[in-house]
Amino acid sequence: MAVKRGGLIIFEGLDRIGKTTQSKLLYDHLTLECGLLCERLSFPDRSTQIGSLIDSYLQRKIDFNDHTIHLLFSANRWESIDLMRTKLLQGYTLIVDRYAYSGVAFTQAKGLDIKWCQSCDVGLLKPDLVLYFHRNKQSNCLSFTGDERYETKSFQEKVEFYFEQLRSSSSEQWKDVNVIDKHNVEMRDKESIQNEIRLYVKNCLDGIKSNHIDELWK
Ligand code: NYM
Repeated sequence: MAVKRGGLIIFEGLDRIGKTTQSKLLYDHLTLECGLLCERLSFPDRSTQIGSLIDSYLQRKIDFNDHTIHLLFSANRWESIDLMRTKLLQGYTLIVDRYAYSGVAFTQAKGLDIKWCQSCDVGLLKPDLVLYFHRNKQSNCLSFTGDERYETKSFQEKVEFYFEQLRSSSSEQWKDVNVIDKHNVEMRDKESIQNEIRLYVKNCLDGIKSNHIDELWK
């Protein structure tokens, strides 16, 4: 019997909002409890030569202008595309921390044009599901600060604005994951977020009926 392809599931959102924790929990659930073939990836993939340039940039060891670093982030996705397609067709579900949406939102926050930002990623594999981690803006219980570039409150707020724009104009299947509790006071507990995600993922995987993979933004 032909293998059914796996799903391409993207975790998106601001820095330090809980994507990595949740993607690991999902990976454990899909592999250990559901017995599915599954792999986790993240962008930037700092293990490649391009990824190592990006890593040095993020750690402020080297500089690039805004267009150049955007192209490097995009190239870092393109260098994975063949492996990702092969894995999906072998039946692996790919759980991916960040994708082209981060590319666009972070670079737009520096003032570059959306059309140019998107153009570099046109034709990448189109996700089956984008889990968009967000918070209610009134909530104050998230800290975005860290040592890498971009990890300041003011910059993250700009990025958030552009993420919201992308979210409202995208044709891909996006699901909002609000990480703040309904009283707007504290983070929701990990289990309740994970349970919500599992439902979205189950529906997504059940809905994949053909092995065809669309192209992003085409
Ligand atoms: N980032 C990530 C971009 O600016 N453009 C991109 O295309 C991608 C994939 O890199 N602050 C930014 C977002 C993060 C930083 O990501 C490092 P992470 O997930 O912390 O390794």
